[in-house]
Amino acid sequence: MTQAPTTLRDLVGRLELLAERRLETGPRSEAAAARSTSLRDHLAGHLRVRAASLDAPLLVLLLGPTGAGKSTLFNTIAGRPASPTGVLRPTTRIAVVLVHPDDRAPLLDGTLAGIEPGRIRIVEDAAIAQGLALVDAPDLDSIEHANRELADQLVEAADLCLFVTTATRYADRVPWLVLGRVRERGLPLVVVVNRMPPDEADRSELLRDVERLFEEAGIRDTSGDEAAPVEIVGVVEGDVEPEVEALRAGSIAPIAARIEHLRTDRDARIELAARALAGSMAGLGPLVEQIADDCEHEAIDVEALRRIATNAYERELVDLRSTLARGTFLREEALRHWQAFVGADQVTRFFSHGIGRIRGAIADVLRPKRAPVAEVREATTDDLVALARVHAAEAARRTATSWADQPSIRDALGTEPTLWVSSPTFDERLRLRIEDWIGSIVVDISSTGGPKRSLARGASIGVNALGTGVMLGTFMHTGGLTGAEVGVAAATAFLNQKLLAALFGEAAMVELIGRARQRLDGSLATTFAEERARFEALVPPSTALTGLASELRAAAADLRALPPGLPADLRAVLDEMIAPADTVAADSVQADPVPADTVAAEKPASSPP
Ligand SMILES: Nc1nc2c(ncn2[C@@H]2O[C@H](COP(=O)(O)OP(=O)(O)OP(=O)(O)O)[C@@H](O)[C@H]2O)c(=O)[nH]1
Ligand SMILES: [Mg+2]
Repeated sequence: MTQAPTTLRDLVGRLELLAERRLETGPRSEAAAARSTSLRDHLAGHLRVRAASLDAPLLVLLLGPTGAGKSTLFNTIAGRPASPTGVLRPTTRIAVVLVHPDDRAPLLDGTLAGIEPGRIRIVEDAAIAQGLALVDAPDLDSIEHANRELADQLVEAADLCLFVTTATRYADRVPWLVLGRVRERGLPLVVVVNRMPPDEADRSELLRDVERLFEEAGIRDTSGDEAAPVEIVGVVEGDVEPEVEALRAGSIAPIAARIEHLRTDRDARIELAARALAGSMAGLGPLVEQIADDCEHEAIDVEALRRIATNAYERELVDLRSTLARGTFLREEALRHWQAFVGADQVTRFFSHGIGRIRGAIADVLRPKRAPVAEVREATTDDLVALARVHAAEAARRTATSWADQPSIRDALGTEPTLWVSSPTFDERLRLRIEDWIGSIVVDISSTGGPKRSLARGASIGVNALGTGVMLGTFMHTGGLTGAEVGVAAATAFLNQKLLAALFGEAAMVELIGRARQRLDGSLATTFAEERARFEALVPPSTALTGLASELRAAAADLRALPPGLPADLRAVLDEMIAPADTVAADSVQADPVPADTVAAEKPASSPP
């Protein structure tokens, strides 16, 4: 192998960037968004910290439904009213963190770095041992959405979850979803059933039922294979001591003892941190794969959405072109002007006497000042823009109607009402393009030699008048008119075509008109593509999603390729921490016993070797 093996820290850095990119694509379902957020929070709150050091302060989390008694238990462990309790639901709205003062900085820079500072309250206690932070979390199930978000974020960061429920609430539905994530995440879990009945027989029956539920939900494994099975602890309903908003210390003895053990025994803390990390790594691959699946599904959805928009705009463009080709969209008034010009007595007389007789006189007829160039161009531009706008609006309406079925797009369509019609700049953009187009016809006439010399005698023919004739020729040709549409349009088309044929010759006229039509088609297509792009901007390109999916899968494969159990770099950390007699400062969590280049948390993504 020439390649240096991937270390966990490299991988965490890579995955953090991928999680960010995934969130930027705007996951299109709540579940997909939750998975990406979990990954980001988990990497930042847990893996980044643990991949650097197993000795960073442990995070022990009190989690559960509102009113279960989390804050009461927190105060009981703290021995003081550190987190207000209450009869109103929900009470706790921020994370209350009980720590030794020396743990404050490493926690705020590490595990808790991703949490909004306004949503944490640190309660320092110099009397407790260093190395363990106890967190009272907001509830999981009240109507306060922000509470749930914060609790979810804490779940991603924790090393041990004390899930607090009550004898009457343990079968509630909502917390089970969170417990599912606790399980997936491999977070060590202790279930605390609070407010248990005093009768012992009732209590054992109740605990058996709780066990059954956890087993059925797949959260507690009874096979005995599990390294650390989920423990279930009951707390008998006690009297709350109002001055501390807590129970008597003795009533939660098993929980208090566990915390005390972790506080006083560094090896036990490292063992728990290692267990949390191993669980976390086992759960990471499946989560990353799931997010890759999400991206691939969304790539397919995005393609379907884009096809809807493409089809809607294409169909309207086709309809627009066919209406344009019939010339019926032009208002009569402008046509009459032109008819009066091309149909002027002399012209018709020349036609009836044959082309040969026009020679010498045509230049006179087409003196620039006689042609109603400006009126016809203006009217044509207005009519063309108005017609195109109707079709663009219809394409927008059809696209928006179909896209509105997608939950993630509905909001954008609701806040941007112009997406349901043509865009506000549509007229202006198209008008400029039509002006350019008319200019291009004049250039084409000049550069291809203009009218037959013998007929036109060069420059004395108004090239603008000729351009206007060709412009109208792109909309009106006698073949395109049906019986119902005769009248001024048919008559004008006939005369216009006769005149152009006389001036340019039949073949050159057809080519001129063909080229003009092609350029107009191009301008309309560009304008419609810009209209469609407003929709396409609402979804990421499908290639971005498929690209992201393959990078996620590659990262998941590298994760699987890491050595089984603890990754080598962490085993080294562990060995150095635990094995060689405590020459390293065991009393300082900040003292890093491993060479700085392998544990520097500040530069997790750089790979030194
Ligand atoms: N009598 C008695 N009351 C309790 C016990 N545990 C909790 N309570 C009361 O139940 C209510 C809710 O307790 P909290 O500790 O605030 O509950 P919580 O889980 O923190 O609730 P949120 O902060 O809303 O998530 C308070 O009035 C507590 O005094 C207990 O064992 N016995
Ligand atoms: Mg509370």
